[in-house]
Amino acid sequence: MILHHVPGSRSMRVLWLIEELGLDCELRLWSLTDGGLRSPEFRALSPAGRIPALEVDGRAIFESGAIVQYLAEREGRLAPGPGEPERADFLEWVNFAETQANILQALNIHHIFLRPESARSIPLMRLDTKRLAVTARALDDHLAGRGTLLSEFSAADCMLGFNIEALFRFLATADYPALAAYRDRMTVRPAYRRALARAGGDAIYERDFYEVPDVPG
Ligand SMILES: N[C@@H](CCC(=O)N[C@@H](CS)C(=O)NCC(=O)O)C(=O)O
Repeated sequence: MILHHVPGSRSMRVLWLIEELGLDCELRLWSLTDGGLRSPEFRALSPAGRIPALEVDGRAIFESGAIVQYLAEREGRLAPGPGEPERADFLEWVNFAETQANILQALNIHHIFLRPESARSIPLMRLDTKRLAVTARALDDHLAGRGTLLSEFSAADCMLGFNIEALFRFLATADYPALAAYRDRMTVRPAYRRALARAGGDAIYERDFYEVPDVPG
């Protein structure tokens, strides 16, 4: 198995699950900024040039949600199968994780990647921060009084748990206590720590918290 990876990116979801499942994999490192993801070599693995891609069972799979679901089902663990009681919940949270990650990605672009800073749109930064807050409120309500997204730890937690460190770069921890406690539970899991040690931590953020500025630039 070969995981195409960028430290701090969505490929961490897959590596974390691989560690939870006790599988072997080789890591191939890429950069988000040097143009490598646009190369024919990488596009042959992931046609939109996005991380992650996983080479497994004689083919490459792209889309982190598809990879996570494929691996959990292949191993028969950490995902309720078709017809099982929490199947729909599992599919909802795996896909919700991407709804939320897309808002985080937009905020990363606004706050970090877009240059010059005067090109940034403060109304869009405010809008995306509000849209992120709606997803955080939904999660905080869901997680109040429970340890994991489903009745026990599942691959959906690898999908969604990965988002939370980034989420608290834009939203205050104090407003989402159940979500903050969930983040703390997930990030001390031995498999998460092993994945982090292997994969390298976040390579995107230079600040602990990003406020929406009052004026551009
Ligand atoms: N829905 C896709 C999104 C993949 C994605 O956007 N990955 C980011 C890294 S976290 C990426 O490759 N960005 C490069 C780019 O946007 O050019 C998935 O879950 O795999």
